[in-house]
Amino acid sequence: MSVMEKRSVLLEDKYTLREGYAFMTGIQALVRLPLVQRELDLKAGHNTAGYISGYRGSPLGGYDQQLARNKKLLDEHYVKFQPGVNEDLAATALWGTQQAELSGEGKYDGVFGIWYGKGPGVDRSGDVLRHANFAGTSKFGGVLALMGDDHTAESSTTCNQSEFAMLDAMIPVLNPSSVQEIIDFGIIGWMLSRYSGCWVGLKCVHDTVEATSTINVDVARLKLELPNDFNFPVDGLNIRFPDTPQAQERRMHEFKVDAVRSFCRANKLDRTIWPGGNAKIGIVTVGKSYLDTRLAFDELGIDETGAEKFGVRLYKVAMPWPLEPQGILEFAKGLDLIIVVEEKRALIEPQIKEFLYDLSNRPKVIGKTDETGEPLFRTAGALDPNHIAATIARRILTFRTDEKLKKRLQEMEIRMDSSLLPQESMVRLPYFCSGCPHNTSTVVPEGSIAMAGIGCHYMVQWMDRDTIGFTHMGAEGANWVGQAPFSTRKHIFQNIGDGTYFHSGTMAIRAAVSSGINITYKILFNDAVAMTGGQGFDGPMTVQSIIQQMYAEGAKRVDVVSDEPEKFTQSSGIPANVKVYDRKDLDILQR
Ligand SMILES: Cc1ncc(C[n+]2csc(CCOP(=O)(O)OP(=O)(O)O)c2C)c(N)n1
Ligand code: SF4
Repeated sequence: MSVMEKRSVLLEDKYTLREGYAFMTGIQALVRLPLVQRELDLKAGHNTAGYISGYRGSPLGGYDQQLARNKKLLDEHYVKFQPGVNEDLAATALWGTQQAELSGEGKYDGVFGIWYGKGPGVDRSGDVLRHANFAGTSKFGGVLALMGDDHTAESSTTCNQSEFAMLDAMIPVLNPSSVQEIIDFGIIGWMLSRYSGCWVGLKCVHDTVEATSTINVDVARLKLELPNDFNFPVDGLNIRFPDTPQAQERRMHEFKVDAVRSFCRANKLDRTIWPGGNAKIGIVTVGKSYLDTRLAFDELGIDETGAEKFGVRLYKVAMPWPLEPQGILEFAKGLDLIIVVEEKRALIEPQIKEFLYDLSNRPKVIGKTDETGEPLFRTAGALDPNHIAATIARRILTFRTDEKLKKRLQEMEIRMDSSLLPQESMVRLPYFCSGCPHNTSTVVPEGSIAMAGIGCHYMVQWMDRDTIGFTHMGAEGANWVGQAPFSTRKHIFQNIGDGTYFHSGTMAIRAAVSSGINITYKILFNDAVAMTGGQGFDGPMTVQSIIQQMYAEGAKRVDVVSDEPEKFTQSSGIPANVKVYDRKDLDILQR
């Protein structure tokens, strides 16, 4: 028996240890990341600073809270955290960080940045992501864009897969599958961003950012190198002034994407996990799907030795776009079949097919469809490791005979037979917390209808409250702009959370006023961005300031409803023409 040395363990280890191992969550790894980058830069002789901005939303709902909690550490490492008013403006601020040295007035050698946003935040920031990525990053700066993707909408109003939004803005994407890789890919991402002049997306899903694990925190463990097979244009790839859209496009299409692929190749970011001897079957997978695939192999009782025996090769992609071709071509040698395991829409699979198309002796590639063109790994929802396991086992059994594997597959098929599963006997709908003000404020008089928006009050749609439909965050009421001219209904109520109002909702109210529709906004002031964890607003906002803003926007009438009407007096700044009602009189007011 070996005697292990005991060492003292501190809660701060996850941020302060620079060698050995520490226990942390994925979100904590994202807090640690800029601290490490600053130290690496200092060691390399660069006096850099960091900047983090974005907007909360699951699976990155708690990132801002963790950053705020560690302000002192961030300050000590010259990392500024500035919560964004919304994702799009935050991304623009990140663009600004890359411009800081352009006019010779920069305080630092460069600013490395992190932008964060939930899938819908990525979507609404498309314009700036494209502008900023084409403009480029600075030589000692670089930007990581954390894409918080909720594949199954477990805590979202749409199922998200942000890779395609990134691809559209030509932002390369790294897809970590563990807490360790969140840190590693973050450091790699900044180096790639500086080298290629591109922003770099870092995919964040529940399974990685909400995971907890012990990771190697040795700052020097990554041995990264710059490619020697890429010819830079004479003027480089980084941000500059002046610049033109045409020059940016040429730089992107003719150099930056190739630079990204060269970097990926030089640092072997995509790698063969199991060489599989004389393999006939190759599995290519990425990110969370890699975890599902490993689980599938566990279910089948296949480890590296088993893979060798069955002739199975396994390849883990780090950067699904732009996919690095040479690694794939090498991997594909000698294979009869490649199975691409990727959750949601196919991104890697079509790129592989394109790389292999010109080969005379190419393997068959399956993934979203099977060998006969029938659906295989569905694009909707999530992948089921049992299904992955069964898919792999069936293919292995077409090449080899193995009674044990055959039996495992049969057992698995029985387990997967949904007709044998117990039927759901009860559905439990989420509801407001007891005492929640939304419980009463979302009620409308009989005969009236309301529309919901983003926030806890969204749940009202599942209750008996005549609330029909919702919008994405910040467009509350804009549906009615389009509906009203074509509806016999004369008026609706529109709920909007105060967090949403601050984020972007005022623009929707402006649209409602300018279109002349008849609508009553209920601005649900609970003094918090509740659904994402009860964060405060990202700037000053009071009931009084909202009243002023609403009149300035052209609202015809503003009333205040409160449990504590006595708090809203003229001496507290409520204008004389604004009536203040007790919450119990809401129904009378609404009629
Ligand atoms: C563009 C976008 N960014 C972030 C989110 C994540 N999100 C969901 S609910 C919510 C909080 C909304 O707060 P508020 O409007 O105050 O409503 P409350 O939860 O307090 O009812 C946020 C930020 C989102 N859905 N869409
Ligand atoms: S978190 Fe706050 S706003 Fe959301 S349901 Fe609970 S009390 Fe209501």
